[in-house]
Amino acid sequence: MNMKDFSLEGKVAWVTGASYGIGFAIASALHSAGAQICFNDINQAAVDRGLASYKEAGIPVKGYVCDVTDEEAVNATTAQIVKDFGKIDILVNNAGIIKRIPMCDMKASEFRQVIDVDLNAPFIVSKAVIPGMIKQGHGKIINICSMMSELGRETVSAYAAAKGGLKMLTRNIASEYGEYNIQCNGIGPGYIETPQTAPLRERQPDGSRHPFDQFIVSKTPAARWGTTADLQGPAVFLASDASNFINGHILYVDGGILAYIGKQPQ
Ligand code: NAP
Ligand code: GCO
Repeated sequence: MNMKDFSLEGKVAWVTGASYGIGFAIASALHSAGAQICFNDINQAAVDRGLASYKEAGIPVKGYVCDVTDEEAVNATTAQIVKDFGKIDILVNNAGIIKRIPMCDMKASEFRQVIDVDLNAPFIVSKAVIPGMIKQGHGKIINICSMMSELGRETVSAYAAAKGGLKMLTRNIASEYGEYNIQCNGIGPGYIETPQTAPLRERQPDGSRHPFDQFIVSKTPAARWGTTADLQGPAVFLASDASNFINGHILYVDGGILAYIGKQPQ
């Protein structure tokens, strides 16, 4: 066993939607392991916000304005990254949105928007980078899935459908391109403290914790929300040579919530 297998020295990693949140944390971890980092976000303001955060963290990065649902923009950004860095070894499909609306109240256009960002975009970006990975004889694709790749709940029909699809897209990329030494795996975060889940953790007017906050803590064996730092080690592992024989796997980083039926009523 050579611990250098966990190193990302000499690698180039692209993390989508990584101005902040989980993407920023994963990009930071990949840099710590030695990778050169590039990221994109949906507009210049978001990219500039990210550049400032990376600079503050002492992480050299290149930022690109790219809406991951726009195939033409993704292809152009892929070409620009390869021109700027020479290659793409690691792709993290992180960009994502959620709309919490009861299904029968959700417009079809809203459903389609979530599917577009959370499922169609990982297809588009993966399709853009795989040819280069085949040519160089290796590649790592990490799709940021979700507990909703396995479970449903009220108001997240589009998101669960997208993340369930992303689990199967992960397995299909692994199946179709594994012979080219491309490993495609997923990370399935549990409930993580980021802007995306902030509405689920907001204090109530009386100062008490949000009911959903209390629910999640009771449903999680670790008895806490996850932090973006909890995802960093798993991301480095799946981006490294240490995971070269792991393909099509969804690594759930959820504090045990998927394993737990829930605390019995006292
Ligand atoms: P977040 O805080 O909402 O950040 C999402 C990022 O994606 C933002 O930078 C956002 O940019 C970007 N983005 C959205 N649409 C985009 C598009 N069309 N093109 C380019 N960038 C786009 O979310 P997060 O909590 O960090 O989640 C990141 C990923 O983890 C998502 O795929 C999410 O589904 C998944 N996840 C999150 C949790 C959790 O508990 N937080 C758990 C499981 C999975 P703008 O803000 O500028 O739009
Ligand atoms: C929700 C949450 C979850 C988390 C995450 C869980 O509304 O249920 O946003 O979907 O974001 O995906 O793994």
